[in-house]
Amino acid sequence: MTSLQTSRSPAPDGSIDPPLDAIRRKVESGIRLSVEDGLTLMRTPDAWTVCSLADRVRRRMHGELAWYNVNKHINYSNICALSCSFCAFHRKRDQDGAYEYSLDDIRREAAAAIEAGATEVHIVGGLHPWLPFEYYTDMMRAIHEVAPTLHIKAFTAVEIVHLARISKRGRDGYEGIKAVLGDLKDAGLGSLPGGGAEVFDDRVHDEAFKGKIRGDVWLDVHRAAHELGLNTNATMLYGHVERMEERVGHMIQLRRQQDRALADWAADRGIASQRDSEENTEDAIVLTGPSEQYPNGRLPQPGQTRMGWFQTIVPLPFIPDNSELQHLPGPIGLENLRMIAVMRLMLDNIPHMKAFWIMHTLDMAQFMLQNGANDIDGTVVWYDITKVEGAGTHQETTVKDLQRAIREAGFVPKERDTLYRPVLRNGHEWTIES
Ligand code: V47
Repeated sequence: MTSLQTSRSPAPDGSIDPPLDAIRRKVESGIRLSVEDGLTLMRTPDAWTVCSLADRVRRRMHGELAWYNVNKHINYSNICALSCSFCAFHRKRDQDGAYEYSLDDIRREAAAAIEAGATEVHIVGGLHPWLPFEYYTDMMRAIHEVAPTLHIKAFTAVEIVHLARISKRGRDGYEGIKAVLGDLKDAGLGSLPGGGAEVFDDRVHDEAFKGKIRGDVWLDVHRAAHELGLNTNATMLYGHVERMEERVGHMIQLRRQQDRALADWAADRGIASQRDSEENTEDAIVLTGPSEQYPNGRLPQPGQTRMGWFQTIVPLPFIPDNSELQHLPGPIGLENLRMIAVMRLMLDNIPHMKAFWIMHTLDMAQFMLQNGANDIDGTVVWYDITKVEGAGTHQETTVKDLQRAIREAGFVPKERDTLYRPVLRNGHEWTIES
């Protein structure tokens, strides 16, 4: 990882780092940024200007609004066939602390989610070597038996590929993946979370998460989900062994796939597309420009069009504690702010940007709302994948704290469901605002 230098900007005379001037002009006009622009944004000492540009774009897209949701994470098992060096969550079956939930445990978790007022469960786990495919479809059905209104956002692309293998559809490639997703959707799956993407680069893959699926397969799983009408999220796990070029490369691959996912919607809405770049002549769908470029609305909405796109990008800072890579320092404060800002500017076609407070802390998430993020995630009753230093296993916050964090950052808090529809609440009862 390259270390970054950041100045205490803005410069006293109000000037900006000269290479940022051309980027500023592009952002003002809603023109897509290039790979070189991405690297400039990552490397300039003038982080102040980078963050200000991201805030400008974020306000254009979402105004004063910042979203939160009431959700519960369920990690159904930490038993995993893989042993990724950055992961502190995985266990082998006979290892201390290994666990797996029965369907009754899952029902109990779903009931607890309803009791806590949740609108969503976020479910991920290890690649369990013995559980059959039916366990996963039964899990969807068991949740909806107890809690029919809960949105189930479940399984990283890595788990989906594992499920294709155990359901004997691993050899069918893309069609096998699509069949698995189809079965899960029929059983109640509502969307896919963004985990498991790490960094789409073979060098980084081989050094830090060999054994996991490569970037092209991760992208295929999400493409298949989009084709089935499921929305998905995307992540980037940064700050370990990757270089700046590899971070930017990851963003470009996500951006390209999203251009394809949104092509029909953009054509229907009369959103002018631009040529992406000399190397990539596909149409670019840019959602971050000035308002007059979007006379029929800026963001794709469920109900308005066939679903199936990346709705949220979630930058994940590498947390070294207890992993095999704990000798690495991991990214801190300003780098995390810059990362959020650069992703907002580069990923011009992904509608939402989440500051996942569990990994950043609620205090940092406030700053992130001022630098590109428009979502602070949820109440998160349980989170077991990573633990920020000093935090216990039980990481939870209240709606009151989330609202306060958003307000103090200068924004108006609004509760959303998984698909970013406003939630109207009367205690634990809720409906979707139409
Ligand atoms: O896939 C694993 C990452 C991910 C570490 O879609 C680590 O709304 C940091 O994807 N340090 C799981 N990260 C979390 C995730 C997520 C979280 C919140 C919201 C959403 C969403 C998705 O956490 C894993 C992996 O990429 N991870 N180990 C670590 N040491």
